[in-house]
Amino acid sequence: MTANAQSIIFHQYDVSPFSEKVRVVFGMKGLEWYACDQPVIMPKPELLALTGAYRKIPVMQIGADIYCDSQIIIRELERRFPSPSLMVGGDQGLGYGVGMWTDRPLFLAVVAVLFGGDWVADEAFVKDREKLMGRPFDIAAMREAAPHAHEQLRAQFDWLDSQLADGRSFLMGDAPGLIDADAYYNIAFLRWGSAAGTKVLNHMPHLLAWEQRIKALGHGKRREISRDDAIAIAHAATSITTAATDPGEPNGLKAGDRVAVSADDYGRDPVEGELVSSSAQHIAVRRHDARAGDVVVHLPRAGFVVTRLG
Ligand SMILES: N[C@@H](CCC(=O)N[C@@H](CS)C(=O)NCC(=O)O)C(=O)O
Repeated sequence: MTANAQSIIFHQYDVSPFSEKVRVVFGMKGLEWYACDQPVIMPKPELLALTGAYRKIPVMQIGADIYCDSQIIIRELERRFPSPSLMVGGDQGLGYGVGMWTDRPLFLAVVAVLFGGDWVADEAFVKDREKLMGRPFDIAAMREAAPHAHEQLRAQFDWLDSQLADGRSFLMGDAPGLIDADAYYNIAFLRWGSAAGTKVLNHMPHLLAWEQRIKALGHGKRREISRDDAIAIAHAATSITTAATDPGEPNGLKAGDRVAVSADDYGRDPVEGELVSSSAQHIAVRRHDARAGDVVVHLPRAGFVVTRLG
């Protein structure tokens, strides 16, 4: 079986924690997808041909539509493949809000434990990530702060363990959903990078049992695709996104405006293009690339800065 313009092409690498969040969602929804492996550090010429400038992982591609950031990827998966829903009990909004905790303070606590602990990263990786974060890494300071980081991590994992203490199978009840994926990838990343860090979990029996339940959901049906083939699919496809101006835009952004969109935390490389559609939760911009042709790049609004160009 070969991929086509309707296939989910997932630009990722296996040890990427944010990719794991989406792979777990593939498992929850029983989806078929193509893994397009990208380098762990820059340069990533094929990824940038699709996104314009966004370098972070994961990125999802369906035909000539490119989705940057796990938040918008999951929103689009829920839109295209609504059943089973990730919104357990019909809760539509707060699941995404919880993601702003798991992807920022919780994830940073995991990173603090990893960097402050026994994980030895190679020099090229550290240099790349210093550039990504826009500041040098002070490993000695991180080691000194490690005891505090362990306490922070324990406090946050304890919220999850307490949530499960009434015997429920998943964080929001009997079925798995978005919040489970948001929480789980942090534990998977911790296990990958820090044996010492996982010790706090040993006192959290509900969380440990839940971890096994999430693991058992799997990753859906995975196939592989090359980076060149993914770009060829984008080039041959036409975006399905239609132009629409949102009357609720607080600053009057409208279809046709030239804009730059960048993350507000790290990896802020701006994606530039012509605004196609927007809402409180998404912005889609059209751009042309010599290799990928005309593509529409979709990004979230929460956590992103939109600037009108000239
Ligand atoms: N907010 C982003 C965060 C993505 C992120 O930080 N990804 C990491 C890998 S898991 C990354 O891109 N690191 C730099 C790189 O791979 O070049 C999301 O939810 O997708």
